[in-house]
Amino acid sequence: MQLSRSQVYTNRIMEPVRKKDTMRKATGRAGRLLLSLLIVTGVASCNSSEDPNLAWLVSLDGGSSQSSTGQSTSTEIPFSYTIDNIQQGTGDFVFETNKSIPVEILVEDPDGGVEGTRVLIRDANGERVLFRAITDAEGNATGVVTVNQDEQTAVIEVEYNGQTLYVDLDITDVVQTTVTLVIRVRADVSEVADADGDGIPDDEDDYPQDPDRATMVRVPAEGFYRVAYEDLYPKRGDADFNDYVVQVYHEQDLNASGKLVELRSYYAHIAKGAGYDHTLHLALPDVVSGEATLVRKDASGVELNSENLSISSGNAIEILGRSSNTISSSNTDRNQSFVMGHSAELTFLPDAPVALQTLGKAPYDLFIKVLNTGHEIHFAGRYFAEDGSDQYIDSAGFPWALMVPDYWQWPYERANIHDGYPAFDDWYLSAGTASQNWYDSPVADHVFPAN
Ligand SMILES: [Ca+2]
Ligand SMILES: [Ca+2]
Repeated sequence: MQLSRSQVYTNRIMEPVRKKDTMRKATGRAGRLLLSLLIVTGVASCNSSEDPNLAWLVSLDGGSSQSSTGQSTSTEIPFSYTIDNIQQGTGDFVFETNKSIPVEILVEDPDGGVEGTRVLIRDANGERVLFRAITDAEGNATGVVTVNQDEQTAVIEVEYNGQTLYVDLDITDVVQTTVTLVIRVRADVSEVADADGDGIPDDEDDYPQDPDRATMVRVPAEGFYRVAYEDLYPKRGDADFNDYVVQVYHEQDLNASGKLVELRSYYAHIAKGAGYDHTLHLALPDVVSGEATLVRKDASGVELNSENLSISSGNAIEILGRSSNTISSSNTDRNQSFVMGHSAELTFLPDAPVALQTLGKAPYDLFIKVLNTGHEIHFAGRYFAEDGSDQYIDSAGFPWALMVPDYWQWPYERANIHDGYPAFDDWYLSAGTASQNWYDSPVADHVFPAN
């Protein structure tokens, strides 16, 4: 899909969202400073067909590149920038309601890369931190932002010389692609209060006394994702997406370089509209290793058991046990009130900090095993047959697993997602380009009122 729409990126310099006197070393700064941002793509070396762990990064098939530039000369620190995006291609639609966008940022001034510049990416409202890192010795910061598919803008903030520089980043069609940002700056480096010396100022550091941690990023930023499975695989399902439903969120602790140093994941079983029984499992990418603790709790939050686990080579761990034991109601009948099921909390400490691009996209490889059939059911877009076909897309082009925001309500038994969400068909028949917020418009008569 070649996109002809011209992306316009504005940049602006204004007061930081939070004034930080310690950041504003207002020594005489008469010289005008030059900042330019160059944002270029950097995905060419990533081959999705050869490395399934990186498949989520690229959607080059039919994709296109696009660049834009901007500048500012009317403020204290004039700057300009260039943005090159790889756009979403065709044939990549795997029923995802969120997107993870790798971002590489380079801060340079006329003397070269600037080390130790704080780079922050927020949502458009400026309320949620999507990523943060300080630039390395070459001026680079690399990370991933994860947002809902219908989010159109993110904001890059570069804290530089006591000034915050803003660039609006149009992410409308930048889906699962790598974006590299190169920022060029010329200025002095500010001194800031930083008790643990990790480069993140005390008043921004989520862990101001811990040099190994700087930022906590929640995925999703608020609430949960709901993950719904159909369990008839390899047969086509009945599209009620209520056979096994969990809700999940993640907390990623990042170091000052923006790499993962701890992952906490929370799971709760919330529906079982099925005769089959299931177990819930998680696998992290092959190259990720470390130690984990898993705590399982009953429906009222009382701890049932705790396990210490080693994670390596993509080994899957069982998050929740047999589904007939982890929830006391199907939560799919019209005369039922919602009943909470069991939950589990996973705390993972990697052996070494993990780049977010390596970790991949939340909820990672979260899958069920159907105990009655012996089959595993994974998200589409992860496992492929020898002929290249997606192992988890059925003959009608439909997945067996779906992840949606937490206010999505699964269909009642004997209803289906087409009844419950009339815009769902627009969405998937357009390969995700139309009705991206289809889950905002349920038909109450067809969906279970779970809040
Ligand atoms: Ca700090
Ligand atoms: Ca810290």
